[in-house]
Amino acid sequence: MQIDAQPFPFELDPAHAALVIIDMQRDFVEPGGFGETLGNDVSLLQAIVPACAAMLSAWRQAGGLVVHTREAHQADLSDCPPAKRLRGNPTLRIGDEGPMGRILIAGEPGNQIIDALAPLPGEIVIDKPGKGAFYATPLQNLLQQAGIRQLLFMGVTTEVCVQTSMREANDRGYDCLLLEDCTESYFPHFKAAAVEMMRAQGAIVGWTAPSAAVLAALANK
Ligand code: TIU
Repeated sequence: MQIDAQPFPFELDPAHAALVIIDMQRDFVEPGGFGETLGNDVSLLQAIVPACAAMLSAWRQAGGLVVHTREAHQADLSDCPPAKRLRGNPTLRIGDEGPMGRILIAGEPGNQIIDALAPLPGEIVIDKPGKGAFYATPLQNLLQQAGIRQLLFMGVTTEVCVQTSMREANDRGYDCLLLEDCTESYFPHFKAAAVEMMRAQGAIVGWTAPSAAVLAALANK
């Protein structure tokens, strides 16, 4: 299945591909969470939800493997390096009590994936303590067990957790495709730069494409 992608077409093999949805959590997308405590306008991120939902629905219908990630720390903060918690001057730090429960803590209301993209029973959900989806998680083993060789990425934020995860995946030998309209940053120029740099130099990190290109290919299957 050929996807009209940049810098050149991506040969998608859905049986050996997974859709990886990075951190579409209330903590990043809704007011009162981690993203806002860092000083960001979270409304920018809400704009991609319909495109993400359409892609997720089509991928499920095609029978593809779905992986959801959450940036999440244990309640005792044993997996949160002090350097991460103490960095900068946020209004609330990781672990502090906020309007959606403790900031970036597993199990708290703010740490849940937004309703529009909620995982279905049986889909993989990875809690990750870092920005990358592979660091200190079982993701590599789970993908290998499922025979996955290609990853389609969407989620937030483009230049932080999405880019870090895509680079980790690229170094592990996966062909990665970033869905351009299904990812967003609090800084539009960072998104643009991240998209451009990942596909530069002959797809040095991976490919990028609008989700419509994947939806069209799946529809013509
Ligand atoms: N701050 C920011 O842009 N992102 C994060 O801290 N985490 C993710 O990108 N998920």
